[in-house]
Amino acid sequence: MSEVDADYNGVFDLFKYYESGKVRRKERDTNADGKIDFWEYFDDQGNVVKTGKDIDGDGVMDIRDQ
Ligand SMILES: [Ca+2]
Ligand SMILES: [Ca+2]
Repeated sequence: MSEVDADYNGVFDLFKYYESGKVRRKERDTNADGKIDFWEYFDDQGNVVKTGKDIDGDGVMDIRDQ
């Protein structure tokens, strides 16, 4: 797992989860409220296979795309 402060505000807002050296999942806090609101899932080739969004800000995925 690695954490990135993508907008340099001192709070980690991008979390990458690895499996056998490859990024399998990225989680983002796009509105800096400390809760994840955007998820991306990757296959072995690094292609996005699935995304999810939290639209009401409770940190729980509301919309899934695949
Ligand atoms: Ca958020
Ligand atoms: Ca939600």
